[in-house]
Amino acid sequence: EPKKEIPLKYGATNIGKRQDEAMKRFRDNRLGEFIHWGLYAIPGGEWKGKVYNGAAEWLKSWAQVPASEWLGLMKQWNPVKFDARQWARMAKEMGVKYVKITTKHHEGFCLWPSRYSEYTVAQTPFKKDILGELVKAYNDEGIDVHFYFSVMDWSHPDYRYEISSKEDSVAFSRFLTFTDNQLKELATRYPTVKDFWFDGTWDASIKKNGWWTAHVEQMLKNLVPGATVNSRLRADDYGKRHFDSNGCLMGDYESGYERRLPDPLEDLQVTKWDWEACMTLPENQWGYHKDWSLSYVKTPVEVIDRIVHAVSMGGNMVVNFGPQADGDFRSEEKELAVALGKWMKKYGECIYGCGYAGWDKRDWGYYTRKGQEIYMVVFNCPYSGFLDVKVPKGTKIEKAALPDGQELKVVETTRNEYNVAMPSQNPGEPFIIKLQIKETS
Ligand code: JFZ
Repeated sequence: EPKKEIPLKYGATNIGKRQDEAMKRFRDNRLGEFIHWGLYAIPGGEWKGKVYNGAAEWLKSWAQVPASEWLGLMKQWNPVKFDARQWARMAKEMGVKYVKITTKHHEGFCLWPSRYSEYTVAQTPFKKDILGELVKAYNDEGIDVHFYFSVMDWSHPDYRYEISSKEDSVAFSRFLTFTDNQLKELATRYPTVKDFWFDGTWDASIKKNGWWTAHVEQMLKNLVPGATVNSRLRADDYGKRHFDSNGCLMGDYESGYERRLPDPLEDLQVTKWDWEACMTLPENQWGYHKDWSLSYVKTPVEVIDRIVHAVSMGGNMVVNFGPQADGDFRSEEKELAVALGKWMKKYGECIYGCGYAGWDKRDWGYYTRKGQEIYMVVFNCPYSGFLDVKVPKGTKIEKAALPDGQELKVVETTRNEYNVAMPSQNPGEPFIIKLQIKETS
């Protein structure tokens, strides 16, 4: 018996995946770089001699620093080593096709000279429009720019966590107008922006104003043709977030996989919509933290595993970087970027433009697919010397080969099951095997 549709004014705007060029580009890009950069890079997790374990971009909150004192850090914003072209080159070398930049994080400091705030790069010793330089430099490298934007703003006196009085609702409506103005400003100053990734939208005040999240989505799409927005922006008429009261995804892609991924066997529902995950290298540090010994830091192979995992389930992956206050990157991040770039150059064909293959996952790794091309991405080498493959009914494997063309022996072991031989020489790193297939039914 079909469930009754709940009538919604501010629910999902599209049903099913968007199939226009801009969305296809978003999807085909698959690998992105996240940049978290703001005043929090200056203290780097330490306030008045105490180092806090929590996320460095939340230090203001951990150390209970009043906004006026926190924003005083602006006097020290002078990233003399900042070189936008260098950042963009590093990203290009790394193999990312897009970058997501924090235009404004929770602290309220704007990386662009906003007319609507006193707390911007223009009011610092450095003065320069950091965002403008980054947009230009990344675009010059052919890299798409996405804007991260926190609605919650700790610098603004009109922000409210909840609305419990007339005064609150008046202040909060001023705040929403301020936010509209900043977003219009971003969309018109930087018209090549491709995407807005909203954050800081979880408070009761915003859930109560679902209409506003629908309005922002429309406003940005009118200003920037083809623009994409994440589900985290959205709440419906009843304050339901990400998915509306009828279970339909709001925004263009789901953005709830943060430092975690869907289970490859249990969570296949994610292949029905577009989604993008993001990850940190330490356990939970987005902004620069001076002490990375406080948590485990992922190795390049673990990062690659997460990228392939996401793509194998039809998602994108964004790998985070938290540049230093001087405008340079820490050595750990530079090294990761080089390692990732090396791998992407060799094996990136199993990432770009690829998606869910629809084949049963095996223990050696993941499948990705681009048209008729199936990629086996191998992370675990079995002692048997064979990689087991179970094909969907009506599919035959005609050939298996390494990227250099070297063929691997394929044996049909039973109906719809094959063994693909491991390469005679162990590649010593995650590698790919391309399958040529024939589908009869
Ligand atoms: C948010 C921010 O608070 C954080 O500083 C960082 O910018 C990150 C990318 O986004 O943190 C979140 C937001 C959402 C979830 C978890 C952490 N979530 O949906 O699970």
